Amino acid sequence: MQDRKVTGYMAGSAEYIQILARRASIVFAVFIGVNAWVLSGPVWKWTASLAVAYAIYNIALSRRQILPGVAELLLNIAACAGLTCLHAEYSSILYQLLLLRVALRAGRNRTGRVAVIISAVYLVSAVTSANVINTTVVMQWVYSLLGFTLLTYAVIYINTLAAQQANDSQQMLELIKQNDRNYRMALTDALTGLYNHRAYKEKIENLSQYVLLVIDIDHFKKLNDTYGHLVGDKVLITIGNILKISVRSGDLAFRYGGEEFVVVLPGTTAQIGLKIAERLRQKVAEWTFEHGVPVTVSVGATIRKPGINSQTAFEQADSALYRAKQTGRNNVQFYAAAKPAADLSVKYGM
Ligand code: GH3
Ligand code: MG
Ligand code: MG
Repeated sequence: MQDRKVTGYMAGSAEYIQILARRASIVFAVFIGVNAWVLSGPVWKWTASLAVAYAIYNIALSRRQILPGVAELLLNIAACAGLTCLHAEYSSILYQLLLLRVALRAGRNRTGRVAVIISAVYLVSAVTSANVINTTVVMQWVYSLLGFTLLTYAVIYINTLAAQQANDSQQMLELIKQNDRNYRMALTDALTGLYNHRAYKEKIENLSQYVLLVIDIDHFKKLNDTYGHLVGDKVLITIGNILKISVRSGDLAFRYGGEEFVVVLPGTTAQIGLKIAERLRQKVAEWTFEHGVPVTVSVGATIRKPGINSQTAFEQADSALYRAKQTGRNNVQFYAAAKPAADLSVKYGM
């Protein structure tokens, strides 16, 4: 299974402990095999072979970086039971390490079941293969079972901590996402989806040079009075969309307030800014609005250069807008003092 295969473990994580426990059990299996050989009991060859098989199987799992699972539990527990039946010394440590890695993988709810299975297999194989049953032997079983119990609690504790940690991280992630959503909402105009006035104030802080266009719908009050406020809202939405599709990435479009929009064109010359303003004006004038409502806009433009503060730049564009309104509306005016040398004698609008 794909999700059981991992390529890197975070030190201190449950996965890392599982891998360490597997490596430790390989070492102990080898130790049990060597011990059987040194003691040379009647079945030492069987014991050593089984211990080596145990080690090889687990080395193979380690090399393929597979996380502990059911197959590992069943095969290893069978080997453990075999070692117990062969009276291998210290075989209970292999049960402990198996319990640790499999139960950590099984999660909090299944830890108890894994512990019961491992304890039961240990007890049954120990009792059925015991030559004599005396106090020492029974105490050894009790001692091992106590070890299993303590280990089970430790695993449950570790798993609880891990679950808590995962939950905390999830909540943290949710909070960050929510925060991000709130932030975006606070900067977005609900009607048009453009940036709002607050966003304008914020974005402008990081810019020192740009062309500023202030766009105002002509006779919008009359439009509202004639067609109704809802139609007026639709016109605002459509103009918002026109601005969105017309500006390049890197340019910024805002609904500054009411029926007034602002476009910020960073890294743009006055001439190009004027062309863009004219294109926008024309697009609105030629757009077919719902109910055939005739809509035009007037545009005031200026260029903000380093040394000019944003408030002054806005006032310049606003005064150019005022001039556009004075000169018949549906036209673009550039702020006079910032008028570029060439090209501005062009008449805009009607
Ligand atoms: P001018 O050509 O000089 O700009 O005239 P105008 O009528 O567009 O300007 P004025 O400032 O007199 O009126 C602006 C109108 O915009 C008044 C207000 O009711 C309307 N308005 C502001 N916000 C909204 C809105 O969100 N929805 C609608 N439908 N109308 C709005
Ligand atoms: Mg207006
Ligand atoms: Mg206005």
